Amino acid sequence: MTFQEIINHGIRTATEEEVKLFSENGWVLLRSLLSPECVALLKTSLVSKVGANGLQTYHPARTSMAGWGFNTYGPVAIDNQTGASEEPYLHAFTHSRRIGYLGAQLMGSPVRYALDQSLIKVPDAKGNNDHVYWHQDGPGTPSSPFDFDAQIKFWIALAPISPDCGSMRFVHPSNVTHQVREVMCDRSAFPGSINKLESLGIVSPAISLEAGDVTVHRGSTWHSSLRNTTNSIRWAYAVSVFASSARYTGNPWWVVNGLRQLREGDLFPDFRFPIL
Ligand SMILES: O=C(O)CCC(=O)C(=O)O
Repeated sequence: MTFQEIINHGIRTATEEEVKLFSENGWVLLRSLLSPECVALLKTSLVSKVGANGLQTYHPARTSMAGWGFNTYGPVAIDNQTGASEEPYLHAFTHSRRIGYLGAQLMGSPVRYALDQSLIKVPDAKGNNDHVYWHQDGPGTPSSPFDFDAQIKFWIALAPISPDCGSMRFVHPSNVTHQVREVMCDRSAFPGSINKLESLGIVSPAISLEAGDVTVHRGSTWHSSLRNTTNSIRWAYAVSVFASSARYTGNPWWVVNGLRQLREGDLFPDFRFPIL
């Protein structure tokens, strides 16, 4: 099979039930979304950038995600400013009609590619294996670059990821009352705070993903993950897409740094944010 065939045949669509769950909960688990061949292609491509130990820094100038507390950078597939492909297989995957179709199923309208990211937690690697505390993604907050809750993120397991390895938990924003927010924002109470959210019945279950399983969440959905306490590297890779009708609010967003032609109220330019 050519890589194009692997991608074309290697990404399934979402079922009606999955779309409904996503719309109700702000997140959904898509089991076996990707074929084993597609996962192998993505993993090999990612390893070519970050090394088999997950620690090689492919592009030292990309400090945009420094301080996240684990090993992440992006975009991997393209040059952030020009949109030019920097990795043919990841580019073909992230810009595929299949990803566009899935995004449109979940968002209910056509979507643009925003960003792809390596999200790797390496056991015992200082600064590369921290908890990710409860948060909403920037595009789901009042300081969003989008004029509505337009972004969704596909979070892809390229190898098995158990809760101890750092799979994510989710809370729908409608459940985040003032009191719940205080619990979630108290970093010193993490991860114990998860038990409290469980007792309130508002947090998603702890899930174990197999390679090819994917969680999808909206920008506004609160999420967190634990430090990786297993002996295996957490090989996660994410692709973010957003509704093609979203307009730029003028808020700072590192992804659009350098796009001088982008003005408040504009649609996002096709050369960097193509409609899939
Ligand atoms: O990968 C993780 O553990 C967290 C990632 C995350 O919060 C995100 O990409 O929005």
